[in-house]
Formats: sequence, C-alpha cells, structure tokens
Amino acid sequence: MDIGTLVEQAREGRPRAVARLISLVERADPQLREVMAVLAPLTGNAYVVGLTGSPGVGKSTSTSALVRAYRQAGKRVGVLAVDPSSPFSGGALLGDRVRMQDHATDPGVYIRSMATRGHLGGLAWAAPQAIRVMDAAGCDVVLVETVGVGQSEVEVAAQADTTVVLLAPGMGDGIQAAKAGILEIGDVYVVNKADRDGADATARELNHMLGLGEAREAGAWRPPIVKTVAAKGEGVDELIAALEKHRGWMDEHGHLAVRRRRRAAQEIQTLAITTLRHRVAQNQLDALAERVACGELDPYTAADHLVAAVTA
Ligand SMILES: Nc1nc2c(ncn2[C@@H]2O[C@H](COP(=O)(O)OP(=O)(O)OP(=O)(O)O)[C@@H](O)[C@H]2O)c(=O)[nH]1
Ligand SMILES: [Mg+2]
Repeated sequence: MDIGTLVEQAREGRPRAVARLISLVERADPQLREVMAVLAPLTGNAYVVGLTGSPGVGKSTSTSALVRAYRQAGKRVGVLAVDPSSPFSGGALLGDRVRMQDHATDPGVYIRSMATRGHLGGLAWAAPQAIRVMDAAGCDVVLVETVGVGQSEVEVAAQADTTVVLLAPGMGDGIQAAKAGILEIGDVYVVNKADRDGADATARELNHMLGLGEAREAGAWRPPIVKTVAAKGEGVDELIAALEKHRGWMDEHGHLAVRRRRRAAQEIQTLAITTLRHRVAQNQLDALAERVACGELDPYTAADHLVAAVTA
C-alpha cells in the first residue's frame, strides 16, 4: 500500500493503518522518511502526557482511568506503553502488562506497546516518532506510560507536554524517585493507592522533598500533588483538572512551544547522530583505534579524522 493511502486511513481512525505506521517506526523501515514527511504538517494537535513511576505503582491503571475520562469527554486517545528494558520485538510480552482490556473494542482509543532495548538510537528515537503517528492520526491526547524509573524512562516521560510522576504509599518510592531524578521532572504528582495506609504521609514527604512549602517566583509552576485510587477511579477528575491547569499554564507562559521545540531538537539530534554512526566504517575505526592504542596518534586527532570521513 502506498504511504498516502495508509496515512489517510490512519486519519480516518482505522486502527490497522495506525498499527502499520508504528510498525514502520519499530522496524526503522526505509519508508519511514517518506512517512514522516507526509505526517509533519498533520502533527502538533495532540496533548502529550507522560506517566512514570516505580513498577506496580499503578501507571497502567491510572492510564486506563484517564482514557475512560477522556473518552467520556469525547476525545480520541492514544496510549503508548514504552518498555526500554525489553528487547525491541517484545511488544506482545509487554502487552500483558498493559491493563487496557476495557478499551480494546473502543475505536476512539489506540493502544500500542513498544519495547526498545537494543534498538539503535533506542528510546529517544522511537518514542517521539510513534507519538507523531498517533498525533497525525487525530488523537487529541496521547498518554505515554514508561515502565520503571531508570534514566531512559525518565527521559521519555520528560519529553511530554505534561509529565506525571506517580508514587504509592509504603513502596519506599520517595527515595527511589529522588535517585532516579524524577523529582525534577514532575509537573503533576500522584499519590496513588490512597486507599492504603500511609498515603497522607507519602504526600507530606513528597511535599517536603519538592519544597512545596517554600516560596517560589511569581508565575512559577507549583506542581500539585493529587491523591488517587486509580483502581476505583477516585481522584481521576482531580487529576484531569490538574493536567488541564498545567496545560493552560504552559500555553499562557509560552512553555508549550519551548518544550515542543526542545523535543524536536532532541529528535533531530538523535536522527543526525544515528545517521553519522551508520556511516562509520568499522575497519576505519579499527585502524584509528590501533594507532591511538599504540600511542602513534592522539585521540583528538583520530576523532577529527573520523568526523572528516563521515561528513565528507
Ligand atoms: N489498592 C490499590 N491497588 C491499586 C490501585 N491502583 C492500581 N492498583 C493495583 O496495583 C497493581 C499494579 O497496577 P498497574 O496499574 O499494573 O501498575 P503499573 O505501574 O502500570 O505497573 P508496571 O507497568 O508493571 O510498572 C495492580 O494489581 C492494580 O490493580 C489503587 O488505587 N489501590
Ligand atoms: Mg504498567
């Protein structure tokens, strides 16, 4: 099928067409260049929300609850579950972890899981392009769930328009969150499993760690902490309200444009570096390495040789 027809069908909301386009991303298909050129003018409408947090904290349950709420509001929703720790072809495996069965038959919801380990350029490369596909396909909201709280997961979540960091009582989450640096990236914090003991204490601890009691610059964003019981849909309206508020604030202060430019810059850089890496001839690198290893050449000069060779 030609790319134009495929994109047209995706925009009509045909899940199979969207699936085929995202498969091109996963495979890093040579046709991707053409696809992205067709998609470019169709993107920029979706509101991208990243959700991150420790395993089992309730990301998928929360995502599912958000999907329900957005669907009730008549929005088309895309869900991208990204697992950087699994091999690239492990999509089916990840599918088990995505608790989205409720929405499986709803044509207004598009759900996709993506495993990216071992992929050249990895996550930074694949996730933004999959988001582009969903955006161009007419999703009003794209929810990006990342599994785990490693550096790459945090990077993906931080690329969203709004980043949600989830914690739950009694998981030692606070410390883990601080370690992974997710206390710097949250625009909205959720203490899920508020039906369990210790939710208030977790919220207090978080409040303290984020320095929310302290004064901030006028007009600065103060990340709200929302308590939810995602499994029962409790607090989800408050979460949606917090997301909308953040989006409004971003718009008002011009931050949305800034963030999207930053996202695009990262995407361009990753693609450019990937292209250059493809051009490095292994034998040439080996030859330079040998000369550097035996002290015949310094590494800077060797690097200059390599750069000159791949950009010639
Ligand atoms: N008690 C309680 N359990 C919940 C709540 N939300 C989710 N759970 C349960 O917590 C478990 C993990 O939920 P998931 O939504 O799969 O968590 P996750 O963060 O997506 O997990 P991974 O994708 O494996 O990292 C499931 O058994 C849920 O039913 C809640 O608000 N209260
Ligand atoms: Mg999950």
